[in-house]
Amino acid sequence: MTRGNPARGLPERHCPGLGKVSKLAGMNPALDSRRARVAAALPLGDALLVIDAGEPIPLPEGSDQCYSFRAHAEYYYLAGLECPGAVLTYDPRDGAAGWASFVPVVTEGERVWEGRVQPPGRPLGELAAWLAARRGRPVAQLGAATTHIAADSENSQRARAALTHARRVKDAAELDLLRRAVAATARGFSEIPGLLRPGLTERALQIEIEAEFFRGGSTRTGYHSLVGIGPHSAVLHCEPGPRPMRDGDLVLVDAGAEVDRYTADVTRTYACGQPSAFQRDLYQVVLGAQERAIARCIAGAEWKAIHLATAVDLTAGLVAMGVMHGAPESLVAQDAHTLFFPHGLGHMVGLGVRDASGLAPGRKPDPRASLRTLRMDLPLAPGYVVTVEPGLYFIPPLLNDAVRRERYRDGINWPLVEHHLQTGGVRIEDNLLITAGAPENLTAGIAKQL
Ligand SMILES: [Mn+2]
Repeated sequence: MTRGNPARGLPERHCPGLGKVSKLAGMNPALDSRRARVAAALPLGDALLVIDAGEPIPLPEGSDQCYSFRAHAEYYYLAGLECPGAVLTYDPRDGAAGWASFVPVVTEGERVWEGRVQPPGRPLGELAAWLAARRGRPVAQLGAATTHIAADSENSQRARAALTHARRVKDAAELDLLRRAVAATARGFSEIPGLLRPGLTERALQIEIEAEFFRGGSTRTGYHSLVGIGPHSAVLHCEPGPRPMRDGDLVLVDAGAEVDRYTADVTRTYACGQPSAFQRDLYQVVLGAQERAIARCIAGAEWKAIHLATAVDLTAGLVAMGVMHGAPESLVAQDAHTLFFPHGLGHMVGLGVRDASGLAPGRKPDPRASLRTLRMDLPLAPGYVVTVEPGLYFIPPLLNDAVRRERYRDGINWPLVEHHLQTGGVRIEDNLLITAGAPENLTAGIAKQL
């Protein structure tokens, strides 16, 4: 059934999650101070700022169903509203009074079918007059950019870079939500050790973990929970399926509960039954490298340097295990570590699972092949929340590749690798709050035990 929405000139669809109002909405002091901080950081000059929440995305088959709506993070951060079609504007000439929030008028159909209520804000129809009163001024447009206004792309790009950078330091309201997300996540992970027995499937594990997330106050999962058993533990983003555990399998779980758009992102690796000596050694190498990486997460430290130092630690561990041959630093200089550690050390986390990752202001992407997979290149600063998630995996599509086998003929013990191609992998991931001193490990309460 398709239902019309004359107020917005768009077909109306069943869109779960619409019209939710976060505690930050409706002009409270936390949102006011966030807006003031952002306004001071944006290089707008005389340009107007327009931030679109975005529109629901219909399922491709043309039914009246949409994907679950998520307002663009740039909009949500400053408006505190999960409201499709909404627009937040700012006129720097008006200072603190320059912010205006425009929201669609909720229709009877939306009230009847979805139980939506009218969010706070001015009717969206008044946006045109707001813009017309400022005709001729340049416009920086952020968020989903779904309203068709003549925005200036250079202004918009500079504003986006500045907003992304301003979002990196988490404020008190954000940290409160993150801690609640972590608490719900911890409840889910606490279920796992009691479930590790032959026959239990990836799907069954996912169900139990997520049920506990929701019982713990989660409003959704922050991303698709990843559960990989046996060789699947080496699939970096393994969606849970019917595979059952067998004795001696590695079990990798990467999942996070979300509370009001703020998510944790945690990975633990377990063994079903008794791990082999080789699995234990692999686990200890990753755990040791992760602990050293965490200790390196201090204000001012360059993320790329922490990543590379961790790559050396992981490589040294593989050399000690006899999997690789040579000097760890020189193996990393040749990118040999990427056969077993093919991803970056981590990313920012909070408002979305990748949050405001990316480049420090003014930086260009690093051209080195092994560093292109890094999700950020910046110095850490107090208030940032980052994941630290080293891993070592036996990934057949990488390790069976003839070009790599030739290039790293001498650096890798190929017969041993061949023997362990079905071993899977180990990843251990925590979420760290950077401080003026040692980092605070927000997810330290989630036990790490193979
Ligand atoms: Mn992660």
